[in-house]
Amino acid sequence: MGAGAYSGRGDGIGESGEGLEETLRKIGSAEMRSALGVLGEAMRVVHGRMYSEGVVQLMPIMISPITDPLNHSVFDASIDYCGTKLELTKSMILHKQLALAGGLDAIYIVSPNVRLEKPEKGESGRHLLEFVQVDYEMKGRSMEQVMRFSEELLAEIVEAVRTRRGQELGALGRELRAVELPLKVFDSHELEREYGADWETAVSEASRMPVWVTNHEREFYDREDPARPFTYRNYDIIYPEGFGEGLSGAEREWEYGRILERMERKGMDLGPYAAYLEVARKGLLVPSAGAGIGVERLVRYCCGLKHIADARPFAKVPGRPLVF
Ligand code: ASN
Repeated sequence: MGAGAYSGRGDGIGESGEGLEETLRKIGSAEMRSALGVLGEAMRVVHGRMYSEGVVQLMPIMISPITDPLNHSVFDASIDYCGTKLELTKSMILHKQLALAGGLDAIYIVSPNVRLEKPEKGESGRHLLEFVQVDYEMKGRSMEQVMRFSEELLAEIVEAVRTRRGQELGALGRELRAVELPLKVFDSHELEREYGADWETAVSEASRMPVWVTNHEREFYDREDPARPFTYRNYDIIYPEGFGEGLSGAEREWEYGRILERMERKGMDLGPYAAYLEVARKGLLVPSAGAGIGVERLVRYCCGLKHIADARPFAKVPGRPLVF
């Protein structure tokens, strides 16, 4: 079963708010139990692989004066604490860099992110107002090294789900293919020329294996190739069968001058980033690369779910009634 267009509600709640019992029943439904079994399997593999590679787990940051500025517009998600503005975490990218600046070598976080997406994103089937990513960052690693690490991790997760969660996949009617490595690598500009602006959907629907897509123009912290201006050393995994993007990462900018130039090119207000910029100015940021794997998107892909709302209890879909 592919992703296709989503026709159901995904949250079990009617427009008028009826169906509260149905919402609770859905949490214990066979479908949700299967999805949660797959989620547990995936996280077991994540923790095992990180542990065996010496990648240290940090607990998540949920509020901070700074967070990821993101490359697409979402509603403000900040709170006031005694006159200090605190952002709810959109991603821990800046804290990942700062943790390495502090002296850690390789870190990961099971990181809850709040992104108050515009209501129209609700029908994409893959956006939630709150979601979790397995976010990791490694000092001194290159784009190629982190791509290798990431695709091996994905292949190991899929293999574990296929071999140990056959019952759950069967209950969901899902035939999950083993991931064949290495994944193919495409450049986003080539794909845009071939498929147009919505190349992501086209490539995802046309593929039977996950693929890498590199070179995206986005946030200031993704490293621009010093030898090729306006070419970026970043990378996404696009799931097959219409499930779309499921991982994104990059080598990072770490030099003060480069960060300033990239922020200014984006027209960013530098004020909120003063402390981060001071760390960069002192030369304390280090070269690194990392990535984040969207947990609910991973579960959706493994399980073949139509909507990401079916990948977790209490899912908050943009534009739909929010109850619990
Ligand atoms: N986790 C992503 C990364 O490592 C950043 C993000 O989620 N915006 O590049």
